[in-house]
Amino acid sequence: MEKRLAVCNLCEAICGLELTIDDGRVAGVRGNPEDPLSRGHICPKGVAIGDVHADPDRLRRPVRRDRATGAWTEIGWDEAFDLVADGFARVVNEHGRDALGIYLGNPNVHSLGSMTHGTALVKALRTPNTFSATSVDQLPHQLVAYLMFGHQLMLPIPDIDRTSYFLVLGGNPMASNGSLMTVPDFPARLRELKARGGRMVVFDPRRTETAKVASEHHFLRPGSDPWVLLAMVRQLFVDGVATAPSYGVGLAAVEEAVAPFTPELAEQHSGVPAAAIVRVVRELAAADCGVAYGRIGVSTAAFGSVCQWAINLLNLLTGNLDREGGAMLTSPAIDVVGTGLVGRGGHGRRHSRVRGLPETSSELPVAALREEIETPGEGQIRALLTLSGNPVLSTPDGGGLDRALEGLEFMAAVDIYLNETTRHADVVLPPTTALERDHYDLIFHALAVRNTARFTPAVFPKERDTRHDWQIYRELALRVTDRIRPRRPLADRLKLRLRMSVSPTRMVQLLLARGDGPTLTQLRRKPEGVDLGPLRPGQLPGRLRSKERRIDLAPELVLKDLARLGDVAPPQDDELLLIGRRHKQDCNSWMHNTERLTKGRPRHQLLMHPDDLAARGLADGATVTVASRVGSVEVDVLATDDMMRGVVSLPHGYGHAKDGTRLGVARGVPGVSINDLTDPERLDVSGNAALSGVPVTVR
Ligand SMILES: Nc1nc2c(c(=O)[nH]1)N[C@H]1C(S)=C(S)[C@@H](COP(=O)(O)OP(=O)(O)OC[C@H]3O[C@@H](n4cnc5c(=O)[nH]c(N)nc54)[C@H](O)[C@@H]3O)O[C@H]1N2
Ligand SMILES: Nc1nc2c(c(=O)[nH]1)N[C@H]1C(S)=C(S)[C@@H](COP(=O)(O)OP(=O)(O)OC[C@H]3O[C@@H](n4cnc5c(=O)[nH]c(N)nc54)[C@H](O)[C@@H]3O)O[C@H]1N2
Ligand code: SF4
Ligand SMILES: [Mo]
Repeated sequence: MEKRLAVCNLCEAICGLELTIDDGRVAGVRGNPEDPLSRGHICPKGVAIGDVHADPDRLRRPVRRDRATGAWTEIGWDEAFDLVADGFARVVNEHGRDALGIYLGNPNVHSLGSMTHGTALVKALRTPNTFSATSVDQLPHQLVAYLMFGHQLMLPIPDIDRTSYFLVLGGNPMASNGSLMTVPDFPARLRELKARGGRMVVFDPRRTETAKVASEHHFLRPGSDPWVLLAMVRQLFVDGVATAPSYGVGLAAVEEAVAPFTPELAEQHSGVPAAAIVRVVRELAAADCGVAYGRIGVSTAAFGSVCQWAINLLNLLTGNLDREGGAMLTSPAIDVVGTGLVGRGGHGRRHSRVRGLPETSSELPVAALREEIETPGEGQIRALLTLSGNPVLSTPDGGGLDRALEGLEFMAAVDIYLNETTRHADVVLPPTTALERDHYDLIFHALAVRNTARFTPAVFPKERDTRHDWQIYRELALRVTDRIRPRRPLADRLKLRLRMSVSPTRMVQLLLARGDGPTLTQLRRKPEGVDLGPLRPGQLPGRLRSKERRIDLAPELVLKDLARLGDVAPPQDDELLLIGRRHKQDCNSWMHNTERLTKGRPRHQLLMHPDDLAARGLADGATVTVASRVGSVEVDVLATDDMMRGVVSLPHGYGHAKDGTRLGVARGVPGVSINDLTDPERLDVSGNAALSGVPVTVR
């Protein structure tokens, strides 16, 4: 038996773990109490992290699919790399660079090697057709940060450890452990907030785990947040308390733009009493310090960017931006913004071929992937590379995408499992897993509620004849660029080889040396992590990346979208709207291979208010058909008054392939995919899919 420190990469909370290792296996997992950020926190998923390493169904060597029989065979690495490089080069040499599409999934951000080498691979493949899970997630945040602060990753983080008023819309940190707010041990931090006399107020169409521990919860109709938020911003002007710092421009334009959005109009749209909306914003403005925060429920909505803009304004105009207990920029040891590791972002510099949708942050909306594959003509996507993603379950009209993938001339995937998406690939290349890799978190330290730094060396040695993700990316980049005609100049190719051969750990060492924080050697001596203190106020305007270091309070793009908002009629009473949900024991569309997480009470059901069931003559537990414009599914229904009337909920990430017979196919659990119902036509201006609030019928 041996103790080893590790880090959990399964969600944004980046908890420090202490593992007990017995005979090369994880025999026990607990949260590391010495970790200055996670302070001993762990959740059920973290406990299961060893199961991924030990899972016999996980892929360890490349597999190839025989298109005629559908049979999978294990092949050698060299052969696999050649097959993939030949497959892509064939399509690109015949049809051009845009014939290759790329999709990057969520675990890319949770792997150091993907962060350091993934972008380089994507750049080397030089296709305009790149997509990612970002456009079913946080693209509105990035667009608004780019427009207001001049950089897509300048995301102000709630100072939850010091705030006295925490306003939450569309987030469920009790289940998700926080997002764009790395906040391990949310339950304890919330208890501390309340013990200080602080309050948490939640707006959510479901009485969630978070709503249940809130000081106050308001049901609101899905998609109606923009009216509520704009009424709140408007109220600050009405009350004469709206103030902007000297480096903010456009305050008068904001006042004029929000004027039509009264609390009464917000009530009509949301169902929240106008008086409650006014009271909450007055409390936020009057609190010693307070912070507004919005997540998936408001990001994945038709007006996600308007919502994120309004949330930034609430913090700004109440004086809570860049102040203790409000929302602040973090000061990470490796500043991905300052070092230029991540670009500034942008919008509308090019457009998708079929629907003419603008890019944001250099990527196209993944909601357009299917049509780009299926619509013939110049620029059609004929080959696809997916990197740790499962868009068949995670993007709108996933069922349609499922069928479209069969029409590709060639597909390759980098993934540790055969799943609903990667089963369409010709070749799957599996990398090593988290416990076999060194880790420094380039992204989530930069989004955390406290400044810390931590380097975690690999717990297990790499198994024989396996590859790290960065090594796979390196080989792909080199072999594909070598085969594409016209060939890039030798000097270019040598530079790429050099760049791709620097290991992720070495890059971290170099990046740390450029900053004024700890060095890699110092971090190696403190594997539990180094505390760099609470978030620091007074970062603005110095760190702004915008023109003349000004904050654009009234970005034109967002103001224009207010006109579209003004055209939306209040909802009809008989309409049912579908929302998603996350559970503590689920991890997006995967991790269902571990029994530790799937056992217990079923949780795949459609949640529905008893009155809505009764109105349709349906009984609790019945199998119902849920239908939207896009598709229909059959699923068990569970009555609960935790749902707002008129709103139903399915979990996201379900609908697994049931035939566990194929090589390495992840085991199925009951349930259907919510994204067989979501609609690729419903988009925010950023191109983010409006997954929440889909009109459905239930019978
Ligand atoms: N309706 C609805 N849809 C949603 C959401 C929602 O709330 N509602 N949420 C959206 C959000 S926020 C997100 S982030 C997306 C997620 O969407 P995706 O990123 O497309 O899907 P994941 O389920 O995260 O799939 C992760 C894949 O990566 C693989 N994987 C895990 N670890 C590794 C690794 O170390 N290396 C490699 N190469 N592969 C690995 C897993 O096997 C799995 O196949 O879904 C989105 N879709
Ligand atoms: N256990 C677990 N943790 C996770 C994940 C997971 O799959 N499982 N996924 C991780 C990922 S990739 C992400 S991005 C984060 C997401 O983190 P969160 O955003 O905290 O996660 P969700 O549980 O999807 O919370 C969205 C909430 O919005 C509500 N909602 C839906 N529609 C609306 C609306 O129109 N308005 C308002 N106000 N609310 C609405 C839903 O009821 C739900 O409570 O979680 C991360 N953590
Ligand atoms: S909250 Fe759970 S899943 Fe997230 S990092 Fe911590 S242990 Fe892992
Ligand atoms: Mo996400």
